[in-house]
Amino acid sequence: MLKEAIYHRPKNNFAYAYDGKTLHIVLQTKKDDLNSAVLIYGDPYNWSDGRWVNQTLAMKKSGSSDFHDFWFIAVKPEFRRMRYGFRCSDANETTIYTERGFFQSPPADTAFYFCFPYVNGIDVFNAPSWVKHTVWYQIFPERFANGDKSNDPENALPWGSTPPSPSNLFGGDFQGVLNNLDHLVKLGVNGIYFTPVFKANSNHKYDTIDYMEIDPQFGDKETFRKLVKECHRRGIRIMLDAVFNHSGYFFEPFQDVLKNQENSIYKDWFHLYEFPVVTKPEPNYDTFAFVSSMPKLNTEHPEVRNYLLDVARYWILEFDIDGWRLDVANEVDHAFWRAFRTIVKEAKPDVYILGEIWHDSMPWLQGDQFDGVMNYPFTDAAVDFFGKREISASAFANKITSVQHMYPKNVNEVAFNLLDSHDTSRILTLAGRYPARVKLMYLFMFTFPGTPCIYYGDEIGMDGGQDPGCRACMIWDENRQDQDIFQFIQSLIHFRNTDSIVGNDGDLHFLSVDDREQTIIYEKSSNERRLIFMINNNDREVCMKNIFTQEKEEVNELIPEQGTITKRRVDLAYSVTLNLEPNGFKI
Ligand code: ARE
Ligand code: CA
Repeated sequence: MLKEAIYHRPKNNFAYAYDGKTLHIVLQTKKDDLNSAVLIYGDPYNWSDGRWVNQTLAMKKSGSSDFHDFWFIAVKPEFRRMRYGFRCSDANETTIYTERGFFQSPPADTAFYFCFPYVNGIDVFNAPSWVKHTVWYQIFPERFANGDKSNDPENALPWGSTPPSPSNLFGGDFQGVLNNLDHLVKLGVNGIYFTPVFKANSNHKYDTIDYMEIDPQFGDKETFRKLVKECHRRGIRIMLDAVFNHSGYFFEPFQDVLKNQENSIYKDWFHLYEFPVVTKPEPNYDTFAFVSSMPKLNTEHPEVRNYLLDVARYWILEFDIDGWRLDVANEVDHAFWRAFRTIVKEAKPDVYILGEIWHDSMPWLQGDQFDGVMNYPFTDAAVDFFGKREISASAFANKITSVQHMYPKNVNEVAFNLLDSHDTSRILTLAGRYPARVKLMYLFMFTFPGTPCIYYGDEIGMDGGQDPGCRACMIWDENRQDQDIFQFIQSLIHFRNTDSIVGNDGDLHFLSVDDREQTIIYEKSSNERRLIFMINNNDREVCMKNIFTQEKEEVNELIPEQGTITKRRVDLAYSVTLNLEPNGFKI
């Protein structure tokens, strides 16, 4: 047994309160090393005849990554507190793993064990429940539809006449979205994520001039109010982009700094290195990346903090928006996000707070900051396997299993899953322009726990490379739309909405992966039911001959040295033989 690889730590993705009563406990061990893991647990204060009263529960292997196995168990401790350790066994030995290391037999003193002190309701991760049932649609407003020529910028080009460049404009606006709500309703989505809509200088609007104004190119506040109302009437929620890490060059406080330099009352609003502040040849202040027109805001400063918190509250209270997507969320201080959560949830308790973080985000997902993050690790795995065909079936299963174990289950249920965005190439392009591969990706995303998002235009087969290529004008000419992919996504949304185990009520487990044939079999299951998905990730026909075992039945087992009953799971073997067409699947 490789003891060095055995790992557990409370109060993160390895031990968390799933709800007010249930604890989820995960143990990480070297892959294929242990035969069994058993949780030993008890109430810290429950002693009888001088001995700690404890119980055991067999853990279940919940999946494997490249190097690790994960063991899982859900427990409901009677008094919402627990001390616990693990009995780990391989063919040769059994050891007890605790916070103080390894022991031959369970230590008598509860101080040795891992501690989950108490489940305080207020600390339990609690995302709005509607998010679990939401299918998002991302709109880049400049490029979705032009519904009002009168607000077009002077140099607006005819719709779709030229490929998107970093600076060209086509006149997309809110009226365009209003005019095309039927398209979204027909597709079946029930949430829109808008990239920034506040007054800004660029076509993407990430360089804010005024956080309290709608960009005149998109319409005015009345049009926006109408848009929110019309969406709500159709059961569609609205999420806006909060660009709080940095402002734009033309943001008044920054202009004031440039004008009045050390005498500016806003000089502490930014991270300035010295005076005079200059933007060229290099900015002498902190920026987003190295972009001089995006000066980083000092969110630790009380005035900046209050100003941005007012912004966050204003668009909720005045316009009834349902979510905030936080741009460059990981470069803003945690204290700011904690205050942000408090005021936003006071304004409207079921607002969804989504951080844009591409990396491991556990520190923001403890219940006191964000409800979810953009799930780019999921994106990478799906693109590499189904799209680019660069990784093996087992590598894919391992990556996805790691993604699933990065966060608590209640966090995964509201993760914002995406295949592409305005910051990546479009999915059709990433998939080498094979629509059949794109379909497999959508199938996988729509059967994956979390909340899936479709990037505008993907549903009708648009392509495009990296920013700015991925930001072309939406194609409205039906003859140039791929109706087949539209119908496919439409049917997936219907499938997810009508069978709850397709979405968040089902746990996803890989049953079999075949690296030679590049096929995968996975299940979505609840206690009562399961659906099995078989996928041929090849551009050729494959005869799938898979045998897989499944831990299914539970039998009671007496553990002699403990004198307690525990449950053991028995492996059942299944075999599958079937022909699947190129990029085919069977449910
Ligand atoms: C434009 C050009 C770029 C050029 C840049 C500098 O497109 O090619 O390099 O200008 O001149 C917005 C616009 C962009 C614009 C950018 C700067 O949408 O078009 O770029 O402003 O003016 C990291 C951050 C993540 C960030 C991405 C882009 O962590 O927060 O980079 N995403 C948000 C938005 C963007 C937005 C901004 C931030 C700025 O979603 O749309 O850009 O407000 C790895 C790294 C990640 C990295 C990711 C993508 O995975 O680990 O940290 O994300 O790649 O690069
Ligand atoms: Ca317009």
